[in-house]
Amino acid sequence: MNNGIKRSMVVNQIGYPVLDVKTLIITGSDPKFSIVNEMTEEVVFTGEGDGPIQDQASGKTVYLGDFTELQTPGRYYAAADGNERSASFIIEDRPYEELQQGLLKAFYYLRCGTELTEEFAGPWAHAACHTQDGIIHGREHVKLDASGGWHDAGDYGKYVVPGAKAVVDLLLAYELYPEAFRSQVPLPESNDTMPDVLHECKVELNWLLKMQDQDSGGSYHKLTTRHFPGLDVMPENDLGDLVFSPISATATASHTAVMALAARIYHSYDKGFAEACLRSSLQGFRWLEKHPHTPGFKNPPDISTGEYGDETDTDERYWAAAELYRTTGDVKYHQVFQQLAKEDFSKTELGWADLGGYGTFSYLLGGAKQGDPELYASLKQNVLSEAISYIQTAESDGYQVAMKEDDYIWGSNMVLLNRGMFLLLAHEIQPDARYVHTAASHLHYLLGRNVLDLSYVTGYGDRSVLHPHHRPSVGDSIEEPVPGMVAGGPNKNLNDDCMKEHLTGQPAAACFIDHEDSYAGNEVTIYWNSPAVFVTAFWNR
Ligand code: G3I
Ligand code: 9MR
Ligand code: ZN
Repeated sequence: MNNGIKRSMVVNQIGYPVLDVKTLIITGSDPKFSIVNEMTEEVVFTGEGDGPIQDQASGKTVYLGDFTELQTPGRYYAAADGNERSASFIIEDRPYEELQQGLLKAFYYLRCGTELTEEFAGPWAHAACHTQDGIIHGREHVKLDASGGWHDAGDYGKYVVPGAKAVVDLLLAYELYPEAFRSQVPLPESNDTMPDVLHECKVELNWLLKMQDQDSGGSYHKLTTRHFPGLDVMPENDLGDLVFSPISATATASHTAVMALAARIYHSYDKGFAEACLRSSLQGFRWLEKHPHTPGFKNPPDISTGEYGDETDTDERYWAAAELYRTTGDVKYHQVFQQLAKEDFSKTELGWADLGGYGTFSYLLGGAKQGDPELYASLKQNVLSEAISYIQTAESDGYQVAMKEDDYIWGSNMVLLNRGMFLLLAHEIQPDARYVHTAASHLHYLLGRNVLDLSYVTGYGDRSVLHPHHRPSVGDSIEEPVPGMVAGGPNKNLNDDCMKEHLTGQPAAACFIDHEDSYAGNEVTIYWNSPAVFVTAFWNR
């Protein structure tokens, strides 16, 4: 795991904005450090870390070294007596510009149903995949087209709920920070009329439209083969039947929500598309009205791909009502939102299973004058107190992130990035520099300021993930993985055999191995990339 190199200082391996707080983390007993200009080998800053801080999740004693004062753009590394140098990093006005483009480009690499051409995919080009019609589970004679969209992850399944989570993050990033999307990725569709992020989301939205049953308005939960193909199977060679799993309430409600949001965002770019999204959203909502009590989705016995099971659909319905209210202004949706808001579920989470936070932010971003000042105030209070509690957790954490030991689960990097995103969204509701500062810490962790000195984004950073559980990266003959993808991260539950074999007994934040077999730690997904786009976009606005 550590390549024999022991680094006692960890940094954000991409870098730090010129005027931001800049800190590194030092482990060991000597808190002194210096910052060296990589070009000239000149020591430009010396300091001593604050601490010691006992870090629970990693079991390490750490010091926090501050070099905020250093504001000269350049490339640097940190050094300490008798220790090897840290990873290198830059100080620049916009250090995350290229990274954001790379994180967005990853969605292009995950596209399904279309050829990835050399012009855009370089060495990671491959033929069109999964172009055949799908079979409806239990009605095997009915075949429908649902080609397109993005592969979910290291597997080739396409799932509605996580697809909606990925799209909302990207669309919110665009809605709040449009200037961050000024340059082209580029994509095959790039033009001067619509930003690339909207082109890319349209790929998934068009697929989502196909996942909706035209008669009932309900959304099929997913379109996948019955079982996962082998790890080295390229997408175009994955030729098993594609099966639509049954309609679910969580899929339909997430679909309804994200379509209402899309109707709003695309309105000024592509009226016809925006109208189609709104019609689809309204149709989804009618399904929800007709099916108030629907059991959570379970994999049919003959299907073993990702389940994305979730017993509670209240949060998805709440989000759908909020988006429809914000887009249409129709009080009918406000009333549904008000009713659902009375129920007991998390109104702040932004995960694939708990989407209540999106409903809350949709409502709050709509402004205070929406007809229920009391509800508005209480949701706002809810958000601000959660933000404060994240800040408190981050302040007592050795790596300055709002992560407790129990947060290092499958996809912990989503938990991490969602918290960064949450703090930035809270900042939109009530501007507060502490929110921004703590959100930045989450990005620093992702990019290497963590106990493993590892950047969790493929292709970005001195020491980044090299062997993700991602079929094309395993199956192609290219040594480097597809770039710009966020790995799941440390998972104390060690949910795969590779983790169990190599990581048993490790502290929570160190339960990670950069091995292609480790699907419960080292897989990639669209909804781990999407909050990373959101967070980086803040610094590029
Ligand atoms: O949140 C609970 C926590 O409260 C509990 O204490 C802990 C103990 O087990 O578990 C936590 O739940 C975990 C949950 O992820 C958190 O989101 C579950 O154990 C864990 O099994 C579950 O993992 C999900 C995994 O599928 C298995 O269902 C991941 O979230 C989800 O991202 C992942 O998604 C897969 C798809 O199925 C297939 N495609 C790839 C994708 C990524 O690996
Ligand atoms: O490759 C699969 C990955 O995409 C999923 O997230 C994961 C959990 O559902 O499952 C992986 O497939 C593994 C299967 O579950 C067990 N046998 C080994 C498979 C990986 O090669
Ligand atoms: Zn495909």
